[in-house]
Amino acid sequence: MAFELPALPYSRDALAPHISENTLNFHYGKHHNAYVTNLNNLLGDETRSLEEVMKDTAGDAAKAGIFNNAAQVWNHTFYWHSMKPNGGGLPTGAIAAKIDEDFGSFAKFVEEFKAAGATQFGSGWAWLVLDNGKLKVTKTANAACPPTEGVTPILTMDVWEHAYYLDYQNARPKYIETFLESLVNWDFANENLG
Ligand code: MN3
Repeated sequence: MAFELPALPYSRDALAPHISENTLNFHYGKHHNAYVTNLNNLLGDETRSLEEVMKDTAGDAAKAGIFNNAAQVWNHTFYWHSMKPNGGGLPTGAIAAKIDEDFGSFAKFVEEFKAAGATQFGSGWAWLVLDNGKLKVTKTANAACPPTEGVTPILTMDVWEHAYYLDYQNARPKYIETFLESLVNWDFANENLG
């Protein structure tokens, strides 16, 4: 069985003007798709799930190519669901109460999440994760991701340049601010909180 590119949860123009159709044509249609193609080329016929492939190859230098492509397939699918049209703003439901409990305030969460995204040197990801029952903001480099590090991902934001360069050029902080104000999908965060 070959891995397939999962469908986007919205149309390619649905996040505009914050993230353009042009960006999604490249980021989803080219980059995400290429990770799927590369993974299939590396693995051939495969019976394991994507998560199993990631766990089996994490930390193994000899299998870095497989891990990087598998994790990037997983990370991007999780990222598309971490956003929605007309998203952003204040959280609702259980995640709102949990953020207040674990960060002290929503403003403190925003401060930490913005800092994680802005200070990830080079390519990587900013995350909201559940670690031993407590919400935390983390960042990972390149393809690294929470599922292979023993924590539960709640939300992610791609901070590779390909995520924002067509719309924001070098203004990564503006992209991060827009992600929080207009894109983040708190419904998805509530689903992942369980
Ligand atoms: Mn990306």
